[in-house]
Amino acid sequence: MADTPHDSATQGPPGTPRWVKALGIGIVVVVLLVVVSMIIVGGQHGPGLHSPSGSDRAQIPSASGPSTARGIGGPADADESARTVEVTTFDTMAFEPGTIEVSAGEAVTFVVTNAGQAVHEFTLGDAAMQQEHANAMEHMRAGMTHDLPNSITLEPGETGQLTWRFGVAGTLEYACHEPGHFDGGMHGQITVD
Ligand SMILES: [Cu+2]
Repeated sequence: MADTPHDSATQGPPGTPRWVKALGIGIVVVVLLVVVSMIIVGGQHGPGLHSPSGSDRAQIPSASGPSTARGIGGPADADESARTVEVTTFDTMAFEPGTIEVSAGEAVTFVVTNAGQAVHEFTLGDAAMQQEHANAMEHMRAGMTHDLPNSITLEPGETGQLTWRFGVAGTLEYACHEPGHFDGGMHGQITVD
């Protein structure tokens, strides 16, 4: 009879039940996870998060310089030139004359007459400048005038002039960049000796 409470007492202390041990291990694991995660979150504010984004922006391609810095000369006043060359533009996509010879350092006044029924232009420069001008013309409406130091645009029957002092020896071009005209053959050659 007296055994019963005694038995129950001896059944209690035989050691910590398994679920208590499991709970304890679980708590330890959870605490460790929390601590580790706090360390990780805290570490993200350190240097590891700073990406080198600043250096990515240093690679902007630099624009090319002015075309006139290539030794081809530049615009000059008409009274600086001792020589005049008359040029005529035709609707056959031709300049007359088709070739012109000048001397290095010489200032020449080109008097250009448009003998056609269409708008034509006289643009002087090296091959790269002609390409630049062609690109610029693609962004303009046909027939739109544009006054550049190396270019004149002429209405039908109009005469205009352009004075240029040539630079070093080489080969330059004069061309018309009205739509389709250059590709139609409307360009001539200037030999600078
Ligand atoms: Cu033309």
